[in-house]
Amino acid sequence: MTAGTHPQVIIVGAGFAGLCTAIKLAEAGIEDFRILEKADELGGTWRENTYPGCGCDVPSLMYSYSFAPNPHWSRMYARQPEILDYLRRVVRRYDLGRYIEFGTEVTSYEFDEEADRWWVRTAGGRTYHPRIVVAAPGPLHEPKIPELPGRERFRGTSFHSAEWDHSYDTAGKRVAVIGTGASAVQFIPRLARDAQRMSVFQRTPHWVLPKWDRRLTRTERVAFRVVPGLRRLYRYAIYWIHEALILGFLHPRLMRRIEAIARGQLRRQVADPELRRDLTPDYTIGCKRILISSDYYPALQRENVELVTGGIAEITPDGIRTRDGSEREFDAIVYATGFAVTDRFAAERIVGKGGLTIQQAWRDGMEAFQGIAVAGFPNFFLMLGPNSGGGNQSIVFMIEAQAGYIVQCLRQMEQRDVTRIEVRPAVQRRFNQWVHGKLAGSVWNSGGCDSWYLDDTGANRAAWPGSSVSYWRRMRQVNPEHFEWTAAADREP
Ligand code: N01
Repeated sequence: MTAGTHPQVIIVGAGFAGLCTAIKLAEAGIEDFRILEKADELGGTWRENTYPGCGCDVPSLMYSYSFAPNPHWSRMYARQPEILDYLRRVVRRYDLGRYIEFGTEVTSYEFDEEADRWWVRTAGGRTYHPRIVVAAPGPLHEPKIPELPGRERFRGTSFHSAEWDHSYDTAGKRVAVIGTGASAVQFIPRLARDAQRMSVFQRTPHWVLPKWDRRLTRTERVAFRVVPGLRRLYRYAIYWIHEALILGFLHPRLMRRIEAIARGQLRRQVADPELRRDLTPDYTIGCKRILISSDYYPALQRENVELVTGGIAEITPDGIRTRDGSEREFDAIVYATGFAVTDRFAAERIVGKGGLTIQQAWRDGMEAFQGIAVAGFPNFFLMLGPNSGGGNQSIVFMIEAQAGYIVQCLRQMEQRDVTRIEVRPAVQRRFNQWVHGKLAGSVWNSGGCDSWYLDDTGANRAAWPGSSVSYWRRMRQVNPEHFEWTAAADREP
């Protein structure tokens, strides 16, 4: 690819995915790229989510790039500030700061068919004309607040868990939490400590596995630093346990053993049979993302905390009315209601070949080839696109596989001296038939629950239907047959 006045590659997003792509590009000698980041800080989801108790429920030793292990983790499960620090260190180590443009929010992408380049426009009025776009905005970055009747009338404070209002102190306040997913179970125990009273509105119970979290001892930390291979050994041990779990996701019968562990924790931690019944899911474990916490159930049993299962009828100016007609007053409502996943890119304008928008391409549901390429959108790569994440695996592993694959595609473009790479529609179609065939019997699709993995039609647009290793195998080597490679000069005028 020849250099021009515009960077050859635009990466959008400075989170785990965007930064990984940047490192891989630089390593491959492709240095003509920029990273556009809408915020004034890197870190993606780990910058955005700052709710009390925020952390990662994937063990810390697994939650780093394989090429940049972190000898500084202080706990078995890292908390948000530590993860953000890790990413900052990675940026320093790989000298990525010089490539990042902060405060640069991309609003539209339009493919220039004459030039085989993209017009990338930002909210601030800047325009870029790169050959390649790598969109890495994160699959869970659009907070979703449900349209509950009366929501706008609430006179107290309200915010989404991913937009935590740190200027508001919940201590001594009457707090409502709507939602009981992965975010909620992390901050509920924190808020419960000093809220005057707290009501947790649960629509559907989630399965919760114990979290064996603790500080790493000094000896362990030193050993991880100085004993060759020890950290890697630990990482791989945890990794293979996670991989085994994936087998269960595909064959729900195998999930019974995992379910027994979750039931055991519920039995041990919740004595009241009525509360235990309310907290017991009626679907197979894994159907919704499994939660990992050892302090969620104890928090729910504090004197100042109640679990409300009746269902919300409306938000009133002073609080929340449930379907049984009772009303509770609150000073604050925290929406821990997740993210808009299946209408990804709803806010941006992405226009590919022949004026095709991404919304048109995804009219029947989001799909991509191996999670990264969409027919009709040449020279455009997604990170963590449809069906390339999902289950309880480490997303960092999937990201590394994708970044390596994208760099290979770019290398091949250079070798073939072409200006356009586009996945063949038939290849994408066949791939998605395979994906959805595999998912049909999985716990996500047939476990008896509704989750953010599924779109309005019930199709699973999030989960990769296999182990992380099986994904990595597919991404290890680009098969040139999967793409059309063309040079501007080769095409009919
Ligand atoms: O969101 P969620 P989250 N009325 O979608 C409820 C990742 N993550 O932010 O189950 C009442 O899981 C909804 O109820 P129901 C991870 O991938 C990772 O917690 O739909 N309730 C549910 O309880 C995770 O899966 C980490 O019936 C309503 C909750 O809101 C993803 O982010 C940490 C409602 C939403 O749960 C999202 O997690 C945190 C309504 N109208 C998050 N609408 C790690 O540690 C929704 N709900 C890596």
